[in-house]
Amino acid sequence: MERKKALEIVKEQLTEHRYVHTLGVMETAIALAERYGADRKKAEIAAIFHDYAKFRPKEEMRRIVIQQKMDETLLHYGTELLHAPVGAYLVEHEVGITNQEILSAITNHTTGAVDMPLLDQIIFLADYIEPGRNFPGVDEVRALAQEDLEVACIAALRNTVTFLMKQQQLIFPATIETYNHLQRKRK
Ligand code: DGI
Ligand code: FE
Ligand code: FE
Ligand code: FE
Repeated sequence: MERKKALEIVKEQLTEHRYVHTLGVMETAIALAERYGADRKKAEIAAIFHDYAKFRPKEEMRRIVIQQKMDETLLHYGTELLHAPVGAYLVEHEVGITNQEILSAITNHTTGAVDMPLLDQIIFLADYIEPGRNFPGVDEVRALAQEDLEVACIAALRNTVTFLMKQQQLIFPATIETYNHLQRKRK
């Protein structure tokens, strides 16, 4: 799909702020794809659609999780988690994107996943470090992303888990498992 067409489709689903974030993720993902030898076009399309479901009603997302037999443990953590796997489902069934690598990257962009393929790591990180983000520690992750994708993912996960704990929020198991898996590989 052409970038212009994809952006037109996603713009209707998002607020202006989230659309600007999406453009940042797109530029960042393409740059990372070039640096690490991933498919530039897949990175572009996955980035454009990664937050497609961000503003769907929570009830609609819960219903899709159940009807599509997704992992129901998703329903017992923050509702922020749902837009990633539900987004992949809707991007497939409403937009007609069928490429499994793109759909996987959208599915895993919020929590990460154990053994994330390169494209998943790129979208996960691009979402975290795009120019509009200003979390504490984001500059460190930006610098790491130029050196080593997995080390940068570990740092992003560490920041997210620390942030969630400080907020007294629940941590989704895949987030911790992804952190453990990547950290173990470094030892
Ligand atoms: O959709 P974005 O805001 O661009 O970014 P995102 O898809 O990474 O979502 C970030 C939100 O997801 C943020 O509010 C923290 C939340 N989140 C990420 N990992 C976890 C989580 N929430 C819970 N409860 N547990 C997690 O493991
Ligand atoms: Fe998201
Ligand atoms: Fe993220
Ligand atoms: Fe995002």
